[in-house]
Amino acid sequence: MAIERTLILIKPDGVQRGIVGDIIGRFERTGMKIVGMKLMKMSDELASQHYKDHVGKGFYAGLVKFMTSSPLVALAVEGPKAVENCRKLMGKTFCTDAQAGTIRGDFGVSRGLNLVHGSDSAESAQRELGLFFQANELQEYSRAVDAWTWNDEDKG
Ligand code: IDP
Ligand code: MG
Repeated sequence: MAIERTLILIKPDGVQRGIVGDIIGRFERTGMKIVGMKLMKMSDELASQHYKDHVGKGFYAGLVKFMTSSPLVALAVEGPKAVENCRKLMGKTFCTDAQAGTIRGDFGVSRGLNLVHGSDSAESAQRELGLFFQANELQEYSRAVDAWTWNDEDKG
């Protein structure tokens, strides 16, 4: 099935800079559906689980310090090819490399302070959604506009 769910984090820099609404709007206006959302502080333990593939890298300590320093917004986003589509909307990892029109390209200038996280595969999405959301925090609902947003072909 091509309708997927992915984890998006609006990182502490996005919350502190007051652009949560702008960033959520980028995902919302594509037609993808928000099925989970919370403002929360990332603990050291959650950071080490979430970023387990980066443990030991040179930027890891700074990354954890940044991510645990202030609240972030966690979102579960659903739609056709949601993982890839969200990564496309986010742009390249470092804002300085990200194209204009992407979230990182339009709202940031930093390497590490890059505003958003998005799962990089269906497997990561499933694992990461499980770290941030209980099953009963993810909503199943239909919208009147769904039939005008994606159709059977998109569902695969
Ligand atoms: P991604 O967020 O685009 O998937 P990853 O390579 O998975 O990028 O890195 C995770 C996060 O670690 C990045 O979003 C960024 O915040 C931080 N990061 C990665 N490389 C560097 C670096 O060289 N300097 C500072 N921060 C970095
Ligand atoms: Mg990554």
